[in-house]
Amino acid sequence: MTSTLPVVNAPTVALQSIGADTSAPIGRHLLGVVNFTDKSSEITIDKACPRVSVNLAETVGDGFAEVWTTARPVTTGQFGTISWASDGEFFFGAFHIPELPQYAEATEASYTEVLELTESLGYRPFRIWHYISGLNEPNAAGLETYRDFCLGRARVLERSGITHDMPAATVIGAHGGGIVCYLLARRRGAHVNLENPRQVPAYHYPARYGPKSPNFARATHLTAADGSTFLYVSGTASILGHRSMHPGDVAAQTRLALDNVGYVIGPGNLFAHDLNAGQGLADLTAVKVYVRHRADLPVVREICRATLPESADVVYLNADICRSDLLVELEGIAPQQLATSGSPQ
Ligand code: 3EB
Repeated sequence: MTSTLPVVNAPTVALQSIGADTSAPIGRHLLGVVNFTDKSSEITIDKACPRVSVNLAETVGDGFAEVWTTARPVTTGQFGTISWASDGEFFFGAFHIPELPQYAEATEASYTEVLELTESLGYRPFRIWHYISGLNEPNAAGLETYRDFCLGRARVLERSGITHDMPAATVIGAHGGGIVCYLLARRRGAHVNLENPRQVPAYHYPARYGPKSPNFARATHLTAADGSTFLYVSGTASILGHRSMHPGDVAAQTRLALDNVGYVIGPGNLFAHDLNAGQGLADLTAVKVYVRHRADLPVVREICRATLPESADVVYLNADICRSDLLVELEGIAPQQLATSGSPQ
């Protein structure tokens, strides 16, 4: 877990051992650090950048740090519950909602601040992560916590007139600590949010999955100033149409989730979105694989190892997934290195 993406004027990420020195490599600046560890703590913000903790590793030794760096110096700030850093073009922001009996209201408040802050600074979010404890447990009113979260998010988006065209996202269970959310945004973002024609857009899911639909894209395509491109793939599961497939069969679910990822970043789907330079599973890195049952880790690991490139940063985490019948979900980033002779698009 030491490789880094090509050095470009876009945030790049490395998955590092948690004990490792998380200072930026020479020529890079920290934008945000996310520690996947055995507890959630308040987000701290120092001169360098916000530091976020997600309670998702079994022990400190199992943990890792997701370290986001950029090519330019960073300034940091705090707005309401949002801790943020920006290099003038790219933005990292995060908030933490402690454990509560219900989350819709607090989610609505923090999401409102995210939209206000990014909009006032001229940024547009292109990738959002959420880690939520008790994800599949009922809240104090008997509503599943994931659905409770979706309610709060939907209220903000509806009020802001955002019906679709949200970026790639992940919502996954944490082992404790309420809700941790972090996101990347870009100034005057001109990224493209991609759907997967094999899956119903999340904002069109039928009501059986919750009183308010989720709202995210299956992937987001970003072109950096130097012409290099990145595909940020959402948390992707064994879903076709809107249905969970292969109930109880973790191997088949893993294969379908990988297939869905391959399809969404493939040349056909990119062409359908007016983009060229499709990519494939062999281009993925910064892969996080979420496995509901610890006992399923070896079989999931085996299938992923056979499919993903050896050079990729890949981590496996034991975590709850948005629907109780989903056993596995994965996300990743497909960076495209500019040919050295290539000219910016
Ligand atoms: C799915 O495809 C699986 O609510 O933002 C994946 C990624 C999932 C993001 C979200 C939900 C979300 O519906 C669950």
